[in-house]
Amino acid sequence: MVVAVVLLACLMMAAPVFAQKYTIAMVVKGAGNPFFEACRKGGEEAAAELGINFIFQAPETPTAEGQIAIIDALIAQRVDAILISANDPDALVPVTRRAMDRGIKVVAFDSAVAPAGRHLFLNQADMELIGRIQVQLLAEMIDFQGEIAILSAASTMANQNTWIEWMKEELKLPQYENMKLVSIVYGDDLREKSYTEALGLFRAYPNLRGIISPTTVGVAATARAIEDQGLSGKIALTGLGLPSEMAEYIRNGTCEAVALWNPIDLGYVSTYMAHALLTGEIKGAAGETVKIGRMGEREIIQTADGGLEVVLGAPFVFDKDNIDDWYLVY
Ligand code: RAM
Repeated sequence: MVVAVVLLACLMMAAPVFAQKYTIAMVVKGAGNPFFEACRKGGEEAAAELGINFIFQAPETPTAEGQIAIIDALIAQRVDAILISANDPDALVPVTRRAMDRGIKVVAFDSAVAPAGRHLFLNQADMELIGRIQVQLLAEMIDFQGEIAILSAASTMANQNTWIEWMKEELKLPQYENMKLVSIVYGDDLREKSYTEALGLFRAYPNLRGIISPTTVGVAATARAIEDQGLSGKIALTGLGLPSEMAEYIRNGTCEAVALWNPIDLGYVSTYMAHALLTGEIKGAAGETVKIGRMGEREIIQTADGGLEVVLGAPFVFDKDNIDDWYLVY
């Protein structure tokens, strides 16, 4: 009897230790996007290694309103940290600040919340490089000549908007003087809307030579539209694409090459960053280093806008020579 009571007391004392297990929630741009399913996989991998709970949430459509409702609910649920790929960098600040005021750690990844609304940002790769490389890829495909268009995600999304600014910078260089950016359209990271926007471009610009789509949803939808309209070989395509979704188009030449980074690693690293903030391993200041399991260490740097970030790595180009190595991975 006494032993049982003592045992029970010990168990009760031990209980808070289990109750303290952290819960990290990943909030992504929208449901049904395989890019974010890959991020989720990396987050779950890190959570298993760290022994923490991991929740994945996505609004039905990629809107700031949908994300705000989800974050409000997560605050009420008292999660310990939120990882967010934002649909709008400014519209989310009030709600993520509310979370921060309640002691929740906020780590933006992929598409940033403005610095005031986050502790840290995980940047996938140098923004300038990502923007410039897509223009360079397309230019090679069309011999540096002709009308081109951009089919982006939503007009409020920080990652695509920053990359597009760098595309415009690249296009100012003399080697592109015979290329003209005629239009930027937005498919909102929705498959059907992106497809319809691609058809709209074909109709509006009969001389169009190439399209850059800096979104995995947009580039796959555009490739399908090009094939459906029998325009393979007439309109070149590049952008940021998942090897799994682009393999058939890369193999048959509809899209010679796309760039991307590893979205599994993106989820993995952001989860480690949030955990390091929670345990106090880092305070989230410039110059600190974060330990990231199988990926070694990364340093926190300060950007020109005063934001603090960690950079994942460099973009990688997928083409017919390497696509077979990647299409089953993500
Ligand atoms: C889409 C999303 C995501 C972006 C990729 C390239 O899946 O817009 O934010 O990083 O494309």
